[in-house]
Amino acid sequence: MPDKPAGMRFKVRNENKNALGGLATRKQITIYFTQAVDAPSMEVLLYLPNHVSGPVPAFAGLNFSGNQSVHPDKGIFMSDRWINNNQKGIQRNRATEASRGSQASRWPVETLLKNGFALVTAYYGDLEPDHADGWQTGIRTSLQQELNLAPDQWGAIGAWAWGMSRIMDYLETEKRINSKQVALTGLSRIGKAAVWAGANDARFALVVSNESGEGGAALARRNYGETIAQLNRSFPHWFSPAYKNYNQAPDKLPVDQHQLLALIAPRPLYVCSAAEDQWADPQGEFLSAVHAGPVYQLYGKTGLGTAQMPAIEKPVGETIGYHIRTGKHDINLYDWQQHLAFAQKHFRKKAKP
Ligand code: GTR
Repeated sequence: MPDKPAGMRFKVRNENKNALGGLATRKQITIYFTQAVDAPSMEVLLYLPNHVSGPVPAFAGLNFSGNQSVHPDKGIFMSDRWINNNQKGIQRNRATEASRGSQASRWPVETLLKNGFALVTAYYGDLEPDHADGWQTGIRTSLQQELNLAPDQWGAIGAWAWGMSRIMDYLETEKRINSKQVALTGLSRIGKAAVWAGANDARFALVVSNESGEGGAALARRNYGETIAQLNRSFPHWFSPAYKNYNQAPDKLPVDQHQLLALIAPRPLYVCSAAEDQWADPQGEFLSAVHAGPVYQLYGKTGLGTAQMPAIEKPVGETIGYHIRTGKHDINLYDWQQHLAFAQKHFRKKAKP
């Protein structure tokens, strides 16, 4: 994981203290990765709760369809980047007005704000468009010199994870944010990137893997649901080329995903699955959380505290949390409610002397 480029800078493009009917302050910030006028950049959207003074905890995570998709709020700048046509309101790979709020069910902005949390997000395609040739226009190419890594030394998942750390760089400068209480979250492929970012960057105080599946929380050597071969065939750009050596031999992997999760220790980690999302292997995600536990124990922490798969919608765990809910591959209000409660519990504990 490369460090931040020396010339990185932030520009607040817009601030509205009376957003969402007065509930929030909305800030939109451009992170320019170099000093150049035409520097590669990412657009950050931040909502801060108005009813709380002082630094607040935050949830941070990348989105799939542009910042305008997370809430119908008309003040959100529309993404002008390449976006997959399979996303709602996207035509000819560009966002249209119909994409405003199209992902709102995945981002319960008001619930987070009312609970005193800020929300910060950016479009993952700002780092690298998610298709096999996306690296050519993404940061793996445009920042190759600054980051000192050839495009084939890392993958798109790495580029997205790198962007999460750059959001953290910004949050450290934002007075209204308690940068020691930033929870990093991600769904599916962005969940794979979130656990990787969380493992690399200890500034994230808490990490959430939402149905991150193969290459994320799920154990690869179970070879259940999506396999390494399928992952690398459908998405050849996500991981570094060496991963393909294990396409036919997952049992030869010298490591597995529980060790990735363990790198997040002793920070709180939440893993969750959906019953109908067998492609992501709920059992493999659960076992990964179980077997990250011994490393938490080295720090005197209890991980999950159980090796028994819990019943549907019965969250378990201590410093590692886990739930499986009904339904399909997605993130919904039930998931967020558990993540929020988990973050509140751990951040409150931290606040005590
Ligand atoms: C699937 C892929 C999964 C997961 C998912 C998603 O097509 O096979 O690994 O990443 O996409 O991101 O929604």
